[in-house]
Amino acid sequence: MKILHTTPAQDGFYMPAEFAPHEGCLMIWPERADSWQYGAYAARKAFLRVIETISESDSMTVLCSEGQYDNARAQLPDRVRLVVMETDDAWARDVGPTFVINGRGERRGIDWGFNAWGGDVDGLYPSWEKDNRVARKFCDLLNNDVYDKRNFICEGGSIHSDGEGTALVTEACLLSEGRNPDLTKTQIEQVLCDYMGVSKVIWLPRGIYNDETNEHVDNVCAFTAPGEVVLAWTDDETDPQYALSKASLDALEAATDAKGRRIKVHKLPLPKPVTITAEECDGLDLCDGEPTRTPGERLAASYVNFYIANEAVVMPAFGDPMDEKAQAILQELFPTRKVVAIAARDILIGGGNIHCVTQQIPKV
Ligand code: KQY
Repeated sequence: MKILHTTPAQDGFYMPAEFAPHEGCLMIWPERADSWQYGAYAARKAFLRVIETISESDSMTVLCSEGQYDNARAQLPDRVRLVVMETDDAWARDVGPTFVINGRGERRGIDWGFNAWGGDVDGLYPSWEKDNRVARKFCDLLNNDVYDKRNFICEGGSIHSDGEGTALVTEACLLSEGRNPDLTKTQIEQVLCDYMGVSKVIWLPRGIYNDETNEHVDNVCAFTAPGEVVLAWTDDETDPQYALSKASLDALEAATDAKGRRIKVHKLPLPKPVTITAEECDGLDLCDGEPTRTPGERLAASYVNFYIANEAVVMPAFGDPMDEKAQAILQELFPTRKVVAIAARDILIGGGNIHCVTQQIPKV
């Protein structure tokens, strides 16, 4: 594995869309007791359902700690590859590499800097060094060369690509003080163009209300096809989310993509506000320096946080009447894939959802 100091764009590489074919998927077995209630037992069951579903069509690699190896191996299907690797938590989207490909059958990874969603400003863990080493180690495992971009803080959940030259991000996240405060918006956009291999960045102002990642794009908006997105939506103007979604809708309606197309926006309804219970809060251990949750706090629940596998779309369900409607909308948008809804409250309590705990490995 070579560590590269050029850029993907200058080498002819780009980030493909998630709906392009995958060779596989990366996930991490959860165990951190201050993220996952009651020792992560329920979270592991929810992750397992996600792993079982995705691994039907994407070849799955799961990372786990030495201490969890036997437990994970006993529960995971035989077709899943399990590898011991140290991590701080289980957010493969954010700590795994962002993969780029070229037209000659080659794939490389990008090793972004990771500082737990904001470092000393508003980061969510007191230390993140193990997570910050995952991208490079995973590229080594795949024998894929890796671009060193550790001087730029970026998480996989904060960027989307349509594979045709357009990136989607939120200002709330990419311009947050805890990531790259010394870079201007123009400089950040240039980094995205150089590393994602895009020529157009669409900036949404905001993401999902109370999203502790500073409003990652992957919880609010996602490409479903070139020129088409789903946007998390509520018609309830009294909900604080309304103004956030409306601002993103306005931005999308005013935008064109890298190919000059107007963006077709499909509204994906949000579930009713999901709040954490006192019992769930009681089940969380405390770790020095990590922000705590309080009973009644609103969680950043959104159906947009789905994963597009080769033959399935795996979406979160919240036991809400809107689950079925969201599933039907996604099924119409992905007619060649089966949309599978998985009860995801136990993932949401950790602060993200199915897209956040997965990272696709594009096929070359
Ligand atoms: O990508 C994500 N949504 C990760 C959230 C991490 C939260 C840590 N508690």
